[in-house]
Amino acid sequence: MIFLITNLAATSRFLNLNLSYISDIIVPIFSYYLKEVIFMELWFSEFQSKNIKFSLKVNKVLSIEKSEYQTIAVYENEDMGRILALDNVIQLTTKDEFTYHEMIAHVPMFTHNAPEKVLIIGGGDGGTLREVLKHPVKHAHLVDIDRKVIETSKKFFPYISYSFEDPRVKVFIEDGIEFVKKNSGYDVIIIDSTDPIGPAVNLFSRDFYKDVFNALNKDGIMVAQTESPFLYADVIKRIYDDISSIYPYTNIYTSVVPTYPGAFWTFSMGSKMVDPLKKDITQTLDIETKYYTKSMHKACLDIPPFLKDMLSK
Ligand code: AG3
Repeated sequence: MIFLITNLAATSRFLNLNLSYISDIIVPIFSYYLKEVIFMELWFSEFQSKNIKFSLKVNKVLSIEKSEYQTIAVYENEDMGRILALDNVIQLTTKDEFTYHEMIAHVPMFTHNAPEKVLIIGGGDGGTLREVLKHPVKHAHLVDIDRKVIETSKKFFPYISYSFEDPRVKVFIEDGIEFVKKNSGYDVIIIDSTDPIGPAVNLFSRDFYKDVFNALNKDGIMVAQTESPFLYADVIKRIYDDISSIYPYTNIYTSVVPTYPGAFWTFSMGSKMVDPLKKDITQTLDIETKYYTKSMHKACLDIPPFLKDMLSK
């Protein structure tokens, strides 16, 4: 480009053109290149580990806002659609969010015999809530510490956040850890948190799983998102042991979320009474889904040998 500008300047002298004419040519060319170099090459990157970085080309920055707790950003990528990131950690993209939200919700919901009262901890985007509401529940409570996540989702992810308008929903803006200490009577509790580092770390602790146990009815079931075994093996193992030490039945199941680190994702479930492996789901309600099916339900609980090995060590 420098070559081009110098060339233009030289040509102008040769042709005896006046300078304002030059700037009429140079400025548009310069801004075209600037746009190419700076704006067209904007990338969002998440460090998935010290050695792995996952990047998405950003064709639009829709919002970047700092809340009391975190930086909430919404970007747009041509292939994956809109992206919601909290403190630079991808929470969802509109293209693949259903493989996560359907599986975190329907596996515990259908394992329970008739869930009426459900609690979602985190999940301020409303995706898990949308799936829970496909069941004939009476009450769906959602507790998220950050009101701004809900507001952002309402503004930029209407297909996900319309669930907040359902009359069965009650939203509590507070810390989920404190909330489960003082509330109970839930059939299913879903922990839709971010990663087990930073502010969410206590949502992955044994004490918290114990409080969740106490907040559940006698046949209650809880599930937590628990990362990928390719990157968080130790965490999954620890969580599995913690849940097993509290709940009579502990199961890990999997889904695939292409934009999460490791892509192959786990959920850890604790059940007080129903054995998830014995539950007959052939007669459960038919609901509209894009990923979850009854045979998928069975299959996802049948975890691969490498994961079984990891858990038994
Ligand atoms: N919560 C789990 C997000 C974890 C993704 N981790 C990451 N990108 N490092 C998702 C919230 C969606 N309701």
